[in-house]
Amino acid sequence: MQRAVSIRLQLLILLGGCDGFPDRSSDFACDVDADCDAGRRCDRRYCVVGPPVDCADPLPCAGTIIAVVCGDACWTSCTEELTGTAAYDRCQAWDARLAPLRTADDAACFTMVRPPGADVWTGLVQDVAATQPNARWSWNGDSRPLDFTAWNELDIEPDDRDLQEDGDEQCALSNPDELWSDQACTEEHAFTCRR
Ligand SMILES: [Ca+2]
Ligand SMILES: [Ca+2]
Repeated sequence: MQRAVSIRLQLLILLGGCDGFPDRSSDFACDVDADCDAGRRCDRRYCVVGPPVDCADPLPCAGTIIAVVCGDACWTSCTEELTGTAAYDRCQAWDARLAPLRTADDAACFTMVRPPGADVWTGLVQDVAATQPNARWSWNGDSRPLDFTAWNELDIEPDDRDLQEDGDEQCALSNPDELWSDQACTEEHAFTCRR
């Protein structure tokens, strides 16, 4: 406990001398959960409310798992190669979603766990009612417009294979260079879940 207090004091001093740094000193109170008031937990040295986020129970995976707590979620990749549909089901059965990359922060978390050099399914899917390759994409079918995208525009993705939208490619993956392309959901690739 003495060490915790010492570290806290040092960090408070650092914060106090840093112009423009938001004053969160009142929340800046912990090394471990026991340092926080009842109902709060210690998350990266801040006492916060909400359920604990951890990756303690591993995603069922016949390959290699890469997992990290990033932002407010557990991001987990699995190198077992599944169809897009099976990958979605695997994440959902683990109380998670196939990786939604709604923001640059999400993409940064995804980068931390994506299997190097692999094509990786994300949760990006296209509505069957789309009439253009680039239309009606959403994260796991939630119908919300995409604010953040990273399509491989040099390769004219999404292209539904031949630039004619007829349902050939309704799922999307992240290439090793972290750009997105639409692919047939029946292809088998590694995948990433977020929960
Ligand atoms: Ca399509
Ligand atoms: Ca494509």
